[in-house]
Amino acid sequence: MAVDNFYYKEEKRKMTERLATTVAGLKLANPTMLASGILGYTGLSLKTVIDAGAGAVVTKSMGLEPRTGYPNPTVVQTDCGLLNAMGLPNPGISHFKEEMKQLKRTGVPIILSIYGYSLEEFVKVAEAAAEMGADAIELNVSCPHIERAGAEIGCDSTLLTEIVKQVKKAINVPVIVKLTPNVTNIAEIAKAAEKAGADAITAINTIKAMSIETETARPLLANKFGGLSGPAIKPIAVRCIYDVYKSIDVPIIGCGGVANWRDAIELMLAGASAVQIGTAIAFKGPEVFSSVTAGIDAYLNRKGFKNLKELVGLAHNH
Ligand code: RRO
Repeated sequence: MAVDNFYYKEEKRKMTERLATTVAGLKLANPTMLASGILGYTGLSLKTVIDAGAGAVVTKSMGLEPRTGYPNPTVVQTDCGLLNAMGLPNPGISHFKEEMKQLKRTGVPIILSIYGYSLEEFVKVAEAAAEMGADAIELNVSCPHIERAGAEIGCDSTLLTEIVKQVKKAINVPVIVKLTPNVTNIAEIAKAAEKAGADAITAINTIKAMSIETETARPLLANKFGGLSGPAIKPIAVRCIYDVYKSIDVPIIGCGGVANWRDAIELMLAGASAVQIGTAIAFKGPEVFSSVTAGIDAYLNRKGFKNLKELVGLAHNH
């Protein structure tokens, strides 16, 4: 019994060591994170994800003022993923202060996703987020269907540079920049963000897409266009991460179509140091975090890797 207990404890210690990682100064018990946009509005829903085993969580993107978002339908299921045009519904950054207090007690890194309609607004929201105790902020400059605050910024390296520089100047917490794949050269944009001071890059946000109902000839989303997420975009995420990895030195947080441990490993082999999970929660529930983590650990163990670092970017050796 005592011997069993020893081996169990030893295995547990090795697993903990193998899975722990630091990304942009954030200490994660495992490399899975909640992606922005799903279950990220309230302290309670974020707590559910933390309890389910996420290594860190990212909130829904918050701005200076509350926003109701677009009219319904805002989400459509396609045969290869979800198409959404939520329209940035959020209660405004100041309303997140109370939620933040509860979340801080968990000890799990809380990343506040923010957006802005101007440079000044980005700085103000970032300051508010840092003041309420965000462990990092993720700049959402990549929503595919928001005019002036979304991918228009993430496609313009000059504008992006200015925003990242000013936000970095204003706050003392790590700044992560979430990029859009809807650009000609994502590596160039990532390089600009890194040069401006970004501590990490999240790749990728959703891909601009559309669905039309054949009988009525109507676009299915009220906003007509939306962002595609889920299995369809995983190969795009892998390619983007692979390209970005070659151009920057700061860590990449992979996002796009992760639903199981193989997906997570694939993004890491391309160059991601951690992975975000979003759409898969809608189909598998928050349990997806523990199953992905267990699968990653079993893979590391089977392949003889001592830690996650040994795995990141390995595909570049071929
Ligand atoms: O709220 C949204 O409609 C939304 C955002 Br902010 C985003 O960054 N990506 C997305 O697919 N939807």
